[in-house]
Amino acid sequence: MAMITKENLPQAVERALAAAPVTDLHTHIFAEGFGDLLLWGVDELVTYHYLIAENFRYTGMPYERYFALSKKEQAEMIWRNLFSENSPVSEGQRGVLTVLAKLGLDVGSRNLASFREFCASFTPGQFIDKVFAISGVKAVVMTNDPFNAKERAVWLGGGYDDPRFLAALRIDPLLNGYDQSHLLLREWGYDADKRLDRKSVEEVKRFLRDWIKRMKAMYMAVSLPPSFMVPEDSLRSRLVEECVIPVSQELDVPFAMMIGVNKLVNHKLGDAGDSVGKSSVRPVEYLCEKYPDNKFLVTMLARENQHELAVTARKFRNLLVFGCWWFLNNPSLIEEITRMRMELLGLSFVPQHSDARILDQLIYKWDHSRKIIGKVMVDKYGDLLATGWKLDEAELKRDAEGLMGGNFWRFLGKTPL
Ligand code: RAT
Ligand code: ZN
Repeated sequence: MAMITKENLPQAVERALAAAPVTDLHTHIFAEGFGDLLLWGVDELVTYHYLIAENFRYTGMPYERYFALSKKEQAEMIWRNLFSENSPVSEGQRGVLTVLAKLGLDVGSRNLASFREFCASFTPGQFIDKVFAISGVKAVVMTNDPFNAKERAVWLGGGYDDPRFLAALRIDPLLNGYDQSHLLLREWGYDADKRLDRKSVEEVKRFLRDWIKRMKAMYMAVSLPPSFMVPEDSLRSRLVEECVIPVSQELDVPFAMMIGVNKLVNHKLGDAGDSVGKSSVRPVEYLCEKYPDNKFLVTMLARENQHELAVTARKFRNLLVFGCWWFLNNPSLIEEITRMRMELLGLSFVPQHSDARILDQLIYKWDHSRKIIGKVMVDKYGDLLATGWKLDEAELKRDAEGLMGGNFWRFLGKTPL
């Protein structure tokens, strides 16, 4: 087995990462069986909500007018504002170019119509195969919301059939809006009342079990505001401790908390109108300590929370820290956070997830992140070699595979696909 030297380290790291199959543990993309919930192609790519927010930095157009345009017109406007009339240097803008280039298109032509034509020559199934092949992604975890009528209908109609797409049961409406969501539970035959009495607790647990089983969910997930606290005197705190935690333990399905979103600070922007706030890491410590037999996946949105979250993972082995989420998915921050996590946690974390909403985005999100993870690895392994430590290619391969997905599977106690 080839030994790694200071000289061959950069290429060896690049090779190991390129060959490591990615399991993307949090996305918003869907398998083909979900019909038009699966978004793909250049018009979707250019109208990604990260770019919608950026578009309004360059136009005084009323928000309502933009949203009243057709998808094609929206894409044309964003292309003009964010690509033709201003150089596309932001991470979201650059992402579009990386995708087009890796699909083999001539980015320099700036010809949106020809990019459209290219995409139109694929069926969704062909495009999925192409994107998975280019991005090196082997499996993605979707975000599956039983409160979404369209999605619910697919599940109740028998689901989908593509082993590359795994499910996660998303329960934001249940935890963040029980006032309303308990009414839906009632409609669906779960006898839940608005005070969450003992009977309702059992019924919510039954709802969770039913959907975990229906979806074969890898985990349950929720996004939470900076004010998130457990324990506290609130329905959400009770739902977490009395419903989610017991079911999570019973079925050995981790609970993923994505903490730090301030929803709709500009409600006119829709999905693009959410922001970030510093949160307390205390609920994570509390839950990990009180429920040592439960598994928790956690990512936090504020840069300011990253250090304490990594320290918390040193204290609790039932906590897996993952990804550089949303506003952190920028090269400078990914590098800083990955470096810090590696220094505190060794290899026992998941450096990245894509959060892709448009299938095509798997290409840029993984290309960009892989390079940064590689850069950090070259530094860290370089420091090892400088001590006289010997490292061979098989060990590098093992480590790269863990970072790109193996660590997630190990945490779940499952064999990778
Ligand atoms: O990153 C995003 O696309 C956000 O809009 C959210 O979906 C976030 O990632 C989430 O999962 O809530
Ligand atoms: Zn997300």
